[in-house]
Amino acid sequence: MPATLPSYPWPVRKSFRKALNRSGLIIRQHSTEADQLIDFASATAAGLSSMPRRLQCRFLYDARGSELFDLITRQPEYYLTRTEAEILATKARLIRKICGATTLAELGSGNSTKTDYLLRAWLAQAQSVRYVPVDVSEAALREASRNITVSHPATQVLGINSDYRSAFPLLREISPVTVLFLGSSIGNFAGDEMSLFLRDLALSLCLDDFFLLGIDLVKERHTIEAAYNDAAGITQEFTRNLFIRMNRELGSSIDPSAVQHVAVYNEAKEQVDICARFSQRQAIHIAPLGQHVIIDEGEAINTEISRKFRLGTFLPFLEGYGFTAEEIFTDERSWFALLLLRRNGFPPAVSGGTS
Ligand code: AVJ
Repeated sequence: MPATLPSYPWPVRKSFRKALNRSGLIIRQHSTEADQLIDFASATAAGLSSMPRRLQCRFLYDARGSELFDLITRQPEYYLTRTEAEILATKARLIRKICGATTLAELGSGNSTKTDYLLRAWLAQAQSVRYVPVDVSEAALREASRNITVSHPATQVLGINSDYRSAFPLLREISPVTVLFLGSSIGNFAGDEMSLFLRDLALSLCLDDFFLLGIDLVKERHTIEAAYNDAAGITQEFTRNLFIRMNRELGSSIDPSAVQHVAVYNEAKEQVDICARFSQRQAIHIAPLGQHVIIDEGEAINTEISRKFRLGTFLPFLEGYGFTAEEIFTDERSWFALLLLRRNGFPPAVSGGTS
């Protein structure tokens, strides 16, 4: 990840400003398809040769991966989405009252179903609302935009097809804004990625902008592990799909049936470690780079981490980045929390960096 955010030249900002007045538009920020392929190939080569081996979870979300994740959220064991939706259903109006008539921007919007509660609350107070979903999957973005335009015609949708951080420099153009980052997606970030994300977000928002953050809370092991090992095997398919994507895009020649999904809760780290374990020795080819990596029988490649949080430590941590909690919403069992944060301070200065 580059240390500094991309800065957009004036013509890009100007065209974005123009686009703000139109609806149903999708802005593509990524470079060419060839660049995306090189990005996937080089990140894969680097991750497979590091120890322990790992792959970046952002590559899980191709069109099929986004579809599978959507199915995961409907499995009976996957309590996260259901619990968060329940909180949103009861608190959306209060959230709108605190945030006022801000633009809603959503990071990793997926299919935007939970956003429905918020759009409803926003539209109950004003004629229209501007909604800016950001997602790496163009298919998911298109579907979400279509669904929202149909169910809430008064919503002005401006989709941004890019990763989160690439969209950050455009946030100041839509301030006052409420940034939504739901579903505990923040749990995917390791420590350094989390710091970088929070610092860049804080610096990209204006003072008094809002940040609505969903986090999964620490709880009993069996509840967590069941959520990542659903009986229908959808999560297993989700992990396997990454290797199917590698076969298709990188010519990897992996036998998908040799990929076993393993998700274990690490109590010391308070995170789920998700791995692909290979039941046989396997050469993984990365054709665009003319490389291959040998994986031994029984070896595991980390595909994701999913961190669980404690309010007692996470809230002070967020304070350190300039985010103060206006409200904390949780469910009856305290399984999940929605934090309504306001940017009212500054992140720490980066020491020894070049930016
Ligand atoms: C999208 C990161 C919130 O960690 O619960 C679910 C991803 N992976 N099952 C999570 C996921 C396997 C999910 N997040």
